[in-house]
Amino acid sequence: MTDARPPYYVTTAIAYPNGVPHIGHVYEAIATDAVARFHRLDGREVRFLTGTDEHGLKMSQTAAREGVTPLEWATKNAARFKAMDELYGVSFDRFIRTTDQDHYAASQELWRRMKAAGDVYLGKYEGWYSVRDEAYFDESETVLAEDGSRKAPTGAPVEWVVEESYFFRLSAYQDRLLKLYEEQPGFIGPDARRNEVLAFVKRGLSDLSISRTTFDWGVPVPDDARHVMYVWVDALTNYITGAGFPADMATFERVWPADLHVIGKDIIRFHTVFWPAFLMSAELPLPKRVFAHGFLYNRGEKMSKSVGNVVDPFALAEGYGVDPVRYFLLREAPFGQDGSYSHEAIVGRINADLANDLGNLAQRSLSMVAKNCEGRAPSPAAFTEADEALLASADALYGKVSAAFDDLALHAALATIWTVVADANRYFANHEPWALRKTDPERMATVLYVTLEVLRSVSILVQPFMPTSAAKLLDALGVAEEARAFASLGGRLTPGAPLPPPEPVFPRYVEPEAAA
Ligand code: ME8
Repeated sequence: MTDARPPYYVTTAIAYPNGVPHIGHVYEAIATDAVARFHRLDGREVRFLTGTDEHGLKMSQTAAREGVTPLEWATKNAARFKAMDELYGVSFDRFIRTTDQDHYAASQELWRRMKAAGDVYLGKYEGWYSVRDEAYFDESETVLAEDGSRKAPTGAPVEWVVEESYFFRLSAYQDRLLKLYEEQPGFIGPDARRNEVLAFVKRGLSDLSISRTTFDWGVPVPDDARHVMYVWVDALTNYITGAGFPADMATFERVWPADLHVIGKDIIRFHTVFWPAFLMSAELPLPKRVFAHGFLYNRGEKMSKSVGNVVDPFALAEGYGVDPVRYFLLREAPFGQDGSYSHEAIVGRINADLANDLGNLAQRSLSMVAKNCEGRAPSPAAFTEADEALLASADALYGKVSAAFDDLALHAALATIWTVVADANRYFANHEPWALRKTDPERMATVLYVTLEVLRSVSILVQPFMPTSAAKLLDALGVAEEARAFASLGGRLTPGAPLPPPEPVFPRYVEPEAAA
């Protein structure tokens, strides 16, 4: 089926590679990946952009401390971010680095357009600057510490800086931004964030300093090489570079505007105030939606030694497995709110939701089929009311999961799927197919068929979250590769189809001490 719709274009924030990735980075990457996979399975062409944000003072300072060039430092760490994405099955189409050549061209073209619009002028900047946040703060936002030093709202030290700087006339965009938030209420999500931004913009906007002369690790300002662009100007531009701007305008016009920018709550202002203002100035279309997820916090519970430093995404995958981590992170906290993680919480989810609820159901039903139905999908007799009810609840899942994805309620999508897993477990326990084996083999076959059919729907819908495990389940159910998209949800398992011998997909987590 051809889809005339333009591609669904989704992005993550691009991470600072001044260190190695942490749990927040993997959280954002897999959440965005789930969205990308959902739309692909839904028959949509998808473009998924992620990458690294490599310029700025902080990067050059860290590189100097490490005794390497900023590019060497960025290259080394960017490779870790990319490796993390690959390990976690993050299905990006492009991993953009802001040091990529086409990105320089895009940033400079955006600048030229903003300048041509009369929105860029040369002035002097004086203010409280935080190197750590790469941001200036209003005096009213800073706090005077007891020792007389001044701190940014983030707690980072700030210093008074005076420099010649280009400015962007952000003050001129207040009304247009307010109009945008009103006319496009979905532009900022979740709603609580929208209200925050609205209040901020209503208080009035100052012009924004958008160039630096005190260091040179950045994109040169067109026609004035003494200046490099303020890192956020070039960082935000990555989203249009990745869509082909300006080198391939045919692609750009097809792909842009982005359907969704997924970011963390700390960078909402950059994405919902500065970014749309830059685009308005350059006369480019605005993204459809910016959604801010919450932060993940370690609640301080003791972590398993074998897992080591569990904030390290590589150690997490090693300790618990990629798909269980993906499941845990997307199931545990409502997407858009803060969440916490701990060894106990992860193990709880693995053993309850994955091993017990879904894993056992699959393993028990498939083993019975292997033993009693000659390793073929059973042939059902007439369905009872109970069979029909369970099949109907599985059939209703797609609509509910789809609605949850529309709201980016990823946790709710999983919760909904698991209500059907629970229904299926109850059904399996109540109908006791193992007891029917002798008394009523035909009925046994029907109960097993219904169970497998529900597992088929569940496995198809779980693919965006746990692609590898879902694929194993679908292999075990004998579902062909080409019958795994959402369009196939309307079908049914083919009776008599040969099934491979079942392999457990979701092992229980056993503490290494206990296993030894
Ligand atoms: O902000 N929990 O880069 P970054 C959840 N380069 N998310 C977290 C988190 C946590 N504990 N810590 C960080 C930047 N994040 C800029 C972005 S976009 C044009 C430029 C999220 O490496 C954070 O909110 O500090 C952001 O969305 C992403 O990780 C990268 O953060």
